[in-house]
Amino acid sequence: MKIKEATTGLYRVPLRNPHADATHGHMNQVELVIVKLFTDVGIEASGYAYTIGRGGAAIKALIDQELIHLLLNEDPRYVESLWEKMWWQLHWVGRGGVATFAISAIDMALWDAIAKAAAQPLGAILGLHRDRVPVYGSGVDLNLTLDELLEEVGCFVERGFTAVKIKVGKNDPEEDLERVNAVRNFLDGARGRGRIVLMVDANMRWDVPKAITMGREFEKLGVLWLEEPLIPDDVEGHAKVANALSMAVAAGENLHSKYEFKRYISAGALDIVQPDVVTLGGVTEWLKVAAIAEAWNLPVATHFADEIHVHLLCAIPNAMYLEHHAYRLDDYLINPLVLKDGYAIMPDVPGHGVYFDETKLTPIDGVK
Ligand code: SMN
Ligand code: MG
Repeated sequence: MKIKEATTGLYRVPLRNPHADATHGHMNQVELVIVKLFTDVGIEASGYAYTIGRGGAAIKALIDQELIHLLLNEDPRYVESLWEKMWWQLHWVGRGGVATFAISAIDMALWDAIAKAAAQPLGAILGLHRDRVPVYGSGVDLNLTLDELLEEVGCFVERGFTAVKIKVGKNDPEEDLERVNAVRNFLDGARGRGRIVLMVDANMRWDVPKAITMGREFEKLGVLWLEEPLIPDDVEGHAKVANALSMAVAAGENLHSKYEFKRYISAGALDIVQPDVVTLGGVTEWLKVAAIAEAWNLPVATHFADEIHVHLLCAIPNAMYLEHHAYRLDDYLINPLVLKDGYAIMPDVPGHGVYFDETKLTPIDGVK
């Protein structure tokens, strides 16, 4: 199998509702960079990168100008070698950021081609441990009033989710505590099949003393994990927070290579590992991070990109949760993710199965 042609498209996807977290302000769209590979055996494969509204044009330009030529006439099954070539092609300007996102989209397409050639779902190619994973309902909801927040959490409960994550990081810490307390009480009132788990996400808003102070309050409320209390550059700070708290510290969406995860994990700075196949460098790099986590006896809970992550979590022993992200792409997907009784089911289709209906996507022309 040889790659004969590769194309890219950049699209803007409006979100159903406006969202906000503690650091990214108000968000109302994602960008998608979709890569397609065409092979000499008739297999067509695709991968994508998303952004939370900015940077998509740079990702597309890197793919078009620096990476596609490395793929032509190459066999997708040599994905490890192609990944290494892409990494070194962009090394000087890369090792993270948009370069990583560009590699991710292509790597995902290479794995799609491999799985399609074997007529198997991606998870099966990697070696299955299970065929479904527990999901948690995840809100990007700092902009919601308390009533709206409880309504959103109520929807998660009605859909059978056994765990829920909400945002924290308001200017007034009392308001954070009030919201977490109200959600905890609401979930306790709603329990059917045992206590519904609650997590919180500070999106890098705090410093070490604030994170420890807030974390101690959340512990009293039985919150399972505190996500991204600090900026991702502060590994030592995360270790201090993790040491000070009995609750788990989670992070990963802003870590862009296995080396960054290694640094965090070996510093004792992470209890729950949250790799994102798009922000990390694709399936190839994601699997390595999951294996590092396994060796340190740590669970993996994925970030966004629910539809492809279901395959990856089904293929590792240390899977914890799939994030059912607030940013729903279902309206644009040919096969939206199937959820049942609080679990996401791995689709039994050849490839990863994450294919966008491009007739519904708005192309972005040029740089904004
Ligand atoms: C998140 C990710 C992407 C956009 C907004 C919020 C968030 C999460 O931190 O954990 O899903
Ligand atoms: Mg997060």
